[in-house]
Amino acid sequence: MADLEAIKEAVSKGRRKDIVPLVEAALAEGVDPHVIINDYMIEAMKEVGARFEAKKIFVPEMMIAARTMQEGLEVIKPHIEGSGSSGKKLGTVVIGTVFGDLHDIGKNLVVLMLQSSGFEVHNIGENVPPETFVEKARELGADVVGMSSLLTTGDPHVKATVEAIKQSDIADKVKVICGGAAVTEKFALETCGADGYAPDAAGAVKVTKELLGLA
Ligand code: B1M
Repeated sequence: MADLEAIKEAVSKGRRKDIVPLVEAALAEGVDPHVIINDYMIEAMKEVGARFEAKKIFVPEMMIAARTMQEGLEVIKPHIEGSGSSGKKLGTVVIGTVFGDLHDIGKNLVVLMLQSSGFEVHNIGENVPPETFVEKARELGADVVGMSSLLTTGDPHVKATVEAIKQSDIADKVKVICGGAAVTEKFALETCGADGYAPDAAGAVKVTKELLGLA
């Protein structure tokens, strides 16, 4: 039987050599890839965050856990890609992590879920300044701009990015959505003036569809 607890432990303890065979075995047994990600890998990262906060581990351990999760996700990716898409492009999304923030795992999951749902997604990376969000959205003809923020110190950058888009020439062409552990719905919608907020990757697909009148 698939050892899902071992997947969680491999991520939280950063056991990189274990993760690929464990995930492969779970997938071969037909375990839903979303369950592996949401119920085991993300839970493992929450534990890592708590241990970091309690000063039981430090940045290097956090990095190794992140690398382990990324390696596991690479195995899962082909099982999610294209799974829910009809083949028709639903819209174009430009997405990045806000200025000053290098966290990319959650954003990359949002990218994967949007792509697998039929959106064309341009991942513009991490540490992205507000003006780059605007430039890329204009250049790529975005219908939606998404931003991810994991650090509370990133709040002013989220606000500045939403404002930069809303004050630009593309304001009436794009919808703006925010997410990431540092962002609350109230902050995104009321403080920053974003059009949408999502607490997780599945929610990001839902809100993107709603904003484009597809749901
Ligand atoms: Co950092 N880190 N980190 N970190 N890190 C957090 C975020 C932290 C909460 C840990 C803690 O103290 N408990 C804390 C922030 C505290 C705060 O601001 N209040 C923190 C800190 C302090 C830091 C540093 C400052 C540490 C230091 O250097 N002293 C530093 C900052 C570097 C920088 O960015 N400038 C730092 C560095 C790092 C690593 C590089 C070591 C590594 C990141 C590696 C990487 O991303 N490639 C790392 C990690 C791994 C974490 C934790 C442990 C895990 C993050 C993660 O990947 N989670 C994290 C603790 C935690 O989050 N509990 C922590 C899994 C991921 C799937 O979840 O990203 O939340 P998440 O994404 C979710 C949702 O939020 C949502 O969907 C995703 C899937 O469900 N979502 C969206 C995300 N983006 C969205 C966008 C949307 C919609 C939904 O719409 C567009």
